[in-house]
Amino acid sequence: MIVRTLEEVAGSEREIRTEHWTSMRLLLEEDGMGFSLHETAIMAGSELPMTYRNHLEAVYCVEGLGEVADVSSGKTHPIGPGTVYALNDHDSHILKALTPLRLVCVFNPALVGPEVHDESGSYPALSAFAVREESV
Ligand code: 9YT
Repeated sequence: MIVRTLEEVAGSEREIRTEHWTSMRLLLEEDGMGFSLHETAIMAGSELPMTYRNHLEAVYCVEGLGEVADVSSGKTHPIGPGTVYALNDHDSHILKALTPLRLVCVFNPALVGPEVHDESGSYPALSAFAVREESV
């Protein structure tokens, strides 16, 4: 059994900080679960265009208010505590944080650890299990 706390992740290599978000990577590929689990804090006012070409992601909002826009349909969905969105088709999307957001994020395949977005809003396929961009 793995038991790990946010306090243990804070200040370790599993805490990834960027200008707009901080991701506390509680479970990673090396933990052998087949997915990674993160608590992600998004700064208020952030507007993040993303397309995870190599991963599927589910995002569950625990705190805060925001919006997620599905680029292909043009639909915008409100995000608040208790809302989940799942990027089951490598969907291009734009996440807006109207207030600070606290999110629980699950990635399949699991992130390896240091991933941050490239210029297309994707994470690199560091895992041997990652779905490669060219096959999507
Ligand atoms: C919601 C979202 O995708 N934010 C970017 C950070 C990502 N969730 C992560 O690495 O924890």
